[in-house]
Amino acid sequence: MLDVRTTTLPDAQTAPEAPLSPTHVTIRREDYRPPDWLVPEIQLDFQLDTDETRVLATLSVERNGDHDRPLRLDGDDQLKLIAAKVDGGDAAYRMDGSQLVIDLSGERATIETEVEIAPAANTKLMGLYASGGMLCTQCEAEGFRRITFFPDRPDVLSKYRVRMEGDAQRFPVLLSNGNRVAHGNATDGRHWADWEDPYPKPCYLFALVAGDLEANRDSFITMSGRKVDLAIWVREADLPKTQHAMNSLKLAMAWDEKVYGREYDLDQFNIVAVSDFNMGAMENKSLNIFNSAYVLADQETATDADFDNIARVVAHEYFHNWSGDRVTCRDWFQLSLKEGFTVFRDQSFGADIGSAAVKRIEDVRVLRAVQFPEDQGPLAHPVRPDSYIEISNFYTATVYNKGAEVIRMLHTVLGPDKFRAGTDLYFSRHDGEAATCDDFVKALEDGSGVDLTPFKIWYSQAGTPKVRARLEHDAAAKTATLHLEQHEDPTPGQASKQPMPIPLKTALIGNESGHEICPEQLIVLDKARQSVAFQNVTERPLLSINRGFSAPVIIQAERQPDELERLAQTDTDPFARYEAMQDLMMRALIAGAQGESVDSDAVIRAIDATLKSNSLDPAFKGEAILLPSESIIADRMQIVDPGAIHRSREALRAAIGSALGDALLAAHRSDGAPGDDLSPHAKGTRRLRTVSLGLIAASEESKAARLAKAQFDAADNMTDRQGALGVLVSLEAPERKDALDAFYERFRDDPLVIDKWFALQAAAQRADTVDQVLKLAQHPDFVMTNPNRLRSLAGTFGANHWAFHSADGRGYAFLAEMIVVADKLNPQIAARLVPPFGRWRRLEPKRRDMMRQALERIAASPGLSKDVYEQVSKSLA
Ligand code: 0A1
Ligand code: ZN
Repeated sequence: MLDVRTTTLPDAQTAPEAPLSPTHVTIRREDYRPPDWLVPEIQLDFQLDTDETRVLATLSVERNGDHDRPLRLDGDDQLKLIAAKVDGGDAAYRMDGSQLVIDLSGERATIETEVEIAPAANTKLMGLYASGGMLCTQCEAEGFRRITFFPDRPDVLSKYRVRMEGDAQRFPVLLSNGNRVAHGNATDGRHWADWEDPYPKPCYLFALVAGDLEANRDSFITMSGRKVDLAIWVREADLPKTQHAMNSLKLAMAWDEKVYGREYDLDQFNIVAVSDFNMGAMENKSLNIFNSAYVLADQETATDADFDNIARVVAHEYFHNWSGDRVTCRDWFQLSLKEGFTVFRDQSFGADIGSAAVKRIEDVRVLRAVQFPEDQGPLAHPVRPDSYIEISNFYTATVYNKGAEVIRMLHTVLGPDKFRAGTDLYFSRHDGEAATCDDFVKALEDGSGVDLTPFKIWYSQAGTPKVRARLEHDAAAKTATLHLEQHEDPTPGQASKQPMPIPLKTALIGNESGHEICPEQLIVLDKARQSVAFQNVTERPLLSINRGFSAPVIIQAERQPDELERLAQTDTDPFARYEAMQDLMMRALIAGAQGESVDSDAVIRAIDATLKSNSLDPAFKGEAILLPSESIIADRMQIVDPGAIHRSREALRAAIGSALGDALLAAHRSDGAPGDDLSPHAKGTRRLRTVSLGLIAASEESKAARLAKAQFDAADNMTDRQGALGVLVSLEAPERKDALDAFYERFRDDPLVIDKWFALQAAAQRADTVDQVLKLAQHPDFVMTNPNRLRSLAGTFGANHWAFHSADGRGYAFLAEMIVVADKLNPQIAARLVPPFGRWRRLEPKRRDMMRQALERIAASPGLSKDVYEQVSKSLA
C-alpha cells in the first residue's frame, strides 16, 4: 500500500515523454510480448547471514511457444554470481547488461544458479535487506532480481519451495510463503525451515523473513468452517501494540466473505512489522510485510487517524489475496487492475465499519490533495500508463486512488448486484492467471450483461475532467433545465482529448422546503455538452450535483453564495453538504488571494450553523468546517502566489475565529471522548476539539496557546496530544517549546512517535519553518536511511505549501539537496520527494525561476538514478 499519510496538523496543508537519455530505457505497454520461457517450479535455498547470504536457485524452465530465443534471467548488480548449471552440467552463459542469458536447445531444462548477496549493504530496501537486526524481503515490483536470477515479470507464475537456514540465536523465527512443512537444527548453532506454497505466484509475491520476533496469535474460522492460524510478528516489546491490527484482520476476513464471497485459501496467515520499509505494506502470499507504522498502535502513541490507517492497510493487504495474488497482473502497466480495485475494496470496508459519509469525505480529500495535482501537472499519466522508465514511479495516487474511483463509477452504473456478478465471474474466470484491465471490464460486462465499452476511456485518458453546470428554472412552467458541459485539458503526451462518460448523481433541493423536490438520479454525461430537463419543479431549485462524489471530476457549477449556504444546511446528501461548504469557502479564499474584496459572512454563518446543528455528528462537523488547504487553493488558480494564498487563508481563519469564538470554544470543550473510546462519535469529538482550537488560534494566539497546552497536558491519548501540539507549533508562544520538549523527552525511544515530532515541526505554519527544518535535518535522530524518518521531515515539508514556497527559495534548495543525497541511498524514496517541484510553471515568475533552477540542479547531479531522472526530466519538460 502506498504511504499517503498527509500531514498531521489539524488545519494544515494536506498533504510529454521525458527527453531521451542514453542510459535510461523507456518501456512501452504496446511492446508487451508473452514470456519466452515459463518457470512452473522453483526451489530456493538460502544460507542466511546479514553481511553475506548465499542463494541457490533451481528453476525448471519450459519453452513457451515456438521460438528459438534464449532464456533470459533478470539480475542486478547486487548479485555476485558464483555458479550456473544447466541440467547438472556447467552452463554456457553470457551476460547482457544485468541479464544472464543461456541458449537452450530442448523444450525444458533445469537451471541452477548460486549467488551471493549482501543484505546489510542493501540501502535500497528492495530484494533481501536487513532492518533492525532482522532480514526481510521486498520484491514488488522488480526486487526479486536482487535476490536471484529469474524472469522478473508478473506473468511468470511458479510454485515455490524454500529452504532457509540461519543462526538460531539471531534468527529464531524463519518465515516464507505458504506452509512450513519441515524444520530442524543444523550444525554450528544454525537451524532451518522448509516452506511450500501450493499456489503458483509471480516472483514479486515471494517473501522471506528471519529474525528474533514474537507473535500475537489468533485464529479465524472461514465461511466453509476451516480454521486459519493468524500471527502478527513483531519485536517482543511491541506485542502489546498489535491487537488493533489483529482485530482489523479478522474484520477484513469476514467482510471479504460477506461482500465478495472470498474465503482465505491457506491454513496460515502471517503479518510481519519492519521499521525500514519503502511503502505502507506488501501483500506477499500469506506473508504480508508491513511498515511498522501500519501495525503498531496503542492509546498513548497512536492517533485515531493511525488506528484508521492500520485498519485500512491491514484490510488492503488482506484483500489482495484475491485481487492481486489469486488473480495477478499481466504486466506492470496493469498495476491498477489490482491496486485500484483493492483500494476500492478497502474504502468500502472502511465505510462499512465506520461512518460512510465521513469516510467518503476523507477519501476525496486525499484524492484532491494528492491525485488532482498529479493529474494536472507534468507527471500526469493514465490509470493504465502507456510507458515508464522506472515502474516504481508509477505507484501513484492516479493508479491507486483514481483507479479506485474508476471502479467506483463502474459499481455506481451497474449497482451492487450486477457488480458482484461481474466480480464473481472475474475471480473464477481468471483464477491463477495474470490478467489485464480489459479482462476486468470484460468480466464485469459478461457478468452483468451491461456494455461498459465507453467507460474504458477512464483507463487510457489522463487528466481531471472539468464539468460546468448551470441550472435554469422556469417558475411558470414548473420546469428546470440543467446544462452540462465537460472539458478535458491536455496532459503530457495527450494533446487532444475525447469526452468521457461522467456519472453524476444529481438531485434538486427546494430552496424553501429543503426537501428533494426532484429525487436523486444518475445522469451520465458522455458528450461535450448535454442538457437534462426536470419536471414538477414547484419551488426555487438548488442544484445538488456529483452527490457522494460519484465521479472524480472538478465541478464548476453556477451557484450563488446564498444557494451554497442553503445547500450546506439542507442537502440530503452529506457529501454534497460538505461540498457546498467547501465551495463557499473556496470562493472567498480565491477572492482573497486575488486581492478582491472577500465576503466572509456567508462562510461564517455556514460554519456557525454547522457547529450548532443537533443533527450532525461531530466527525462530520470537524470535516465540514475545515478550510481547503493552501495547495488545493493553488490548484484552482491560474497564477500561484503562495504568499497571497497563505494570507487569504489566514485572514479567513481569523475572521471565523473572532466571529465564532464562543461556538468554537464550546466545540473545543465538548467532552465525552475518553482516550480508549474508538467509536466514531468519540473520534469525531476529538477531531472537532482540535479543529476548533486551530480556528481559535487564528484569532487569539495567546488564549489558544493556553488552551492547547492544557489539552496537551491533560491528554490521555495521542490524538489530543498531537492535535494540541499541531496547533502550538505554528504559534509564537512559550508553551510551544515546552510542549515540543516534553513530547520529545517522553517518546524519545519510540521511533514512530519521534516521526510525528519531526512531521509536526515540518508542517508548522510559521515564517521560520525553513530554518527549523534545516536545524532538524542536523538532529541526531534524523537518519536518511529510514524512509519513515525521511518522509516525516522532507516529505512533510514538501507538502507544506507556504514554507516550501518560501520567497527566498531556500525551501526549494533544501528539498533538492535532500533528493540528491537520498538518491545515493534509496532512489525510490528520493523520487517520491520530487512531485512538489512539478508546480513550477504556474508559479509567479520569481519562484518559478528558482524552482526550475532547483530542478535543473538535481538533473545535473552526477550518477542520478533512473527513478529520480524520470521524475525530474518529466517535471522540467
Ligand atoms: N503492492 C503494495 C505496495 C507496494 C509496492 C511496492 C513496494 O516496494 C517497495 C512495496 C509495497 C500494496 O499496494 O499494498
Ligand atoms: Zn495494494
